[in-house]
Amino acid sequence: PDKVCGIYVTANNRNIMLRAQMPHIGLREDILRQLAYVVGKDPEHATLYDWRIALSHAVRERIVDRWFASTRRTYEEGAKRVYYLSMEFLIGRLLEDAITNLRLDEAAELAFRELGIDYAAVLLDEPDAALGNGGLGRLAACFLESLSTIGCPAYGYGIRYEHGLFRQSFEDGRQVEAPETWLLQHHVWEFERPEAMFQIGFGGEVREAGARAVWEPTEAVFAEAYDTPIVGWQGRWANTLRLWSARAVDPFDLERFNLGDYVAAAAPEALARTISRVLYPDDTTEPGKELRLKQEFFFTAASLRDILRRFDSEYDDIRKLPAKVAIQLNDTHPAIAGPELVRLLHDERGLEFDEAVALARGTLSYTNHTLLPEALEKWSEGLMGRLLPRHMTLIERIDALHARENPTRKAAARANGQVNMGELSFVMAHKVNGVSALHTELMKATVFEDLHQLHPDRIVNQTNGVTPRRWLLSCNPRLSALVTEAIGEDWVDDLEQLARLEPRLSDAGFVEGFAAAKRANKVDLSNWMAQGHDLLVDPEAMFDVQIKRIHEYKRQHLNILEAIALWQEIRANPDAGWAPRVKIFGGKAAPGYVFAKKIIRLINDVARVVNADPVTSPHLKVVFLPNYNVSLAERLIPAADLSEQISTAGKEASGTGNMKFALNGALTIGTLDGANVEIRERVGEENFFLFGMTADEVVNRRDIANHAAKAIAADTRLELALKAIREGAFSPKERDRYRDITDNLAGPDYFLVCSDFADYWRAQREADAAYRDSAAWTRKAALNTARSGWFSSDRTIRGYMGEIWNAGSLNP
Ligand code: NTF
Repeated sequence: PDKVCGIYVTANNRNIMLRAQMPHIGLREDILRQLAYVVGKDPEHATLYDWRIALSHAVRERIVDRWFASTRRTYEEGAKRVYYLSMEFLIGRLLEDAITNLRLDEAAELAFRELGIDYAAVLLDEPDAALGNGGLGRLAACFLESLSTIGCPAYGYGIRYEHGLFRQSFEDGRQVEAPETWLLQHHVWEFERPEAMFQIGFGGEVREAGARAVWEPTEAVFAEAYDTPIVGWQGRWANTLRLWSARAVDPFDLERFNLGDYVAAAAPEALARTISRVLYPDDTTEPGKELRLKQEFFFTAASLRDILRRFDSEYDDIRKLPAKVAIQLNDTHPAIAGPELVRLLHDERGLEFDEAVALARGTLSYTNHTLLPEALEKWSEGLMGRLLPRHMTLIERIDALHARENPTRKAAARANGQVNMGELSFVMAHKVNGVSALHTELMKATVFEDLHQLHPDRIVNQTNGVTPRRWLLSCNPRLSALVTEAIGEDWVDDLEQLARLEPRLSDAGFVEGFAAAKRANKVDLSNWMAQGHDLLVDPEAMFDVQIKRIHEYKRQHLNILEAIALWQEIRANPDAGWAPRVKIFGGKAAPGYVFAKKIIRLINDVARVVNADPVTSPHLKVVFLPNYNVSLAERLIPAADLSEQISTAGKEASGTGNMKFALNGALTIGTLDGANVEIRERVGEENFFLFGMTADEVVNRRDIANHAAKAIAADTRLELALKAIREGAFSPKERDRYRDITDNLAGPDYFLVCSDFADYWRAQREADAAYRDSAAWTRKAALNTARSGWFSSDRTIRGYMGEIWNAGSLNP
């Protein structure tokens, strides 16, 4: 028999093996077979949905072959495994990603052309898996893809939320939230694993049993696993995303049912399922305290048990744990992993407490994603003690041990009636990382100052990255084709190869091609906005895009203030040769974040007034696209000219949108914040519109009395823009609709919108001038692409593998 992919092939499974090597073979036949035998339709009656399910199954089969092979190799090699624990995985659509990585695009397109079906529409039919809020969740998704591309044996662990991030629409300019329902449609990509089920307890008592303790919870739910294979570039490797779903231990109260109390009979099941019901739509504050803490413990405890079960199947010495297992905590959400792992090792396996802590610390590491004080998790001792009584005691002992080891220590994880999860994560991790150079330095100087003094080698930096497969190859086929034509296709998993584009900038044909790709992407976007949103914009105009969660620190209100000032200036002087602009916004506000929702409404109100103004409308349009998500980002980023990265310096930990824009040839207007600093260093300061105060200047400016009032008094444009809002220019029927915003900006203005306004205006006019010279602009844009290679998440993951996980790659 032949040997393919390390497996001996018999005549019977020969077709499967051939398909593993050449996935395009027989694709059309497989789609039709799946349509008939899995979907149960014939081609005459199949809907778009049916075709998508059939195609997805045909693609999935091709992944499964690689998936098995990857798992087998990992066992054969006794390789170290990486476990990425994250409350959020913002993966978006999976079909196109899989098709891209398996290189099935042409075969799939051809198959559907032959079948007479609109292939693009089939791909678009897939709902986004929106199991995340924003940057933190999307980073986790890019990391999964890079881990598979690199061939690092890894699992993502998270929660299978029944409802992902809410759907956003606008009513009268206001954000309206509706539940997201991705699981109402058959989710093709997952495999249910009823055999991987763990009982997770809450509450109850702790009984002392000699030196150990026994925790006897009073409440319990089952965690059931669902696996999604994540295939890397060229299908060389596939890892697993394992998501936990909650279900009741005793699903159904038959006695109550027979008495006719149907609601009470179903209650236990409903209550248990609540744990995996919804993703918290907030990435900066902690609502629904108890349920949130339950979610955190639920998925962390299930994941740890699963990890130890797998470890036990291979090794019989638990002391090998740090050598064979690396567990990354994505922010503090899974921080309970520290005490829980100690509990499993000490209480359940009988290791000495100090050794249990040492083993856990050797296995765990922690990534911090924000320094915003309201986002740093703290749990009241009352709540945690009630839900996790044993863990409370263990945290106290962890504190005591750490204090013994470090007598000069000041703070502790348990202090002032609260448990500080950042502190706990730091103490229980062998490495702690920030997500950009600036953020990591600020971690050392602020939140973790004391702990950093005690453990100067623990904090390291791993600047974020994005996967080039999704964020260039697949979302921007025109630019990718141009790049591949110029330098071959090695860039796809070696993004620094993009540097080889630079010499091509003297080639008029290449530069022309670059401009043409951007232009065509903009035409596509304009057509889509005209059809789907009834918005007419001129593709010749500069597309100026700000897409991200709505937050005061991200300063969408600075952007809209500038739009108002610009509108006023154009009205006063319509013939001054304005560079036409379309300002595009997208993003959701946390439902309880009243100020952010006001900002959304203001932008919509301004858009209505400005777009209806015949004097200014050839020069300025304002657009807020509803329901921003991963798929919308994939549509907008390739068409952007200008990328708005305008957070108050020191507040944005990294940003990853900023990288996606630069990679796709947009110029950044931005502050020295997060990864903007590193982007500017790499693309060159002449190809980046810098403005605003530095993080140090921000801190000092806040100490100046009436800083906002002074900035307003010194800048007539700002004053007039604020005045227009205050006088109801955008809300004529309700003049003080935006009183909170104008009062805040003229008063405390914590995020220093007013103080940065004048310099922002200056940088924007510089951008206008640069855009007017279209040849020079294209050159700058192309340099952004050519110099963005370092921002691949492959580079980031290699950094984690080398400096944090001590893990290797098994890619052939
Ligand atoms: C986010 N943090 C940061 O705000 C972004 O700057 C960063 O790029 C991403 O993490 C990824 O590192 C969060 O979403 C959270 F939840 F921590 F606030």
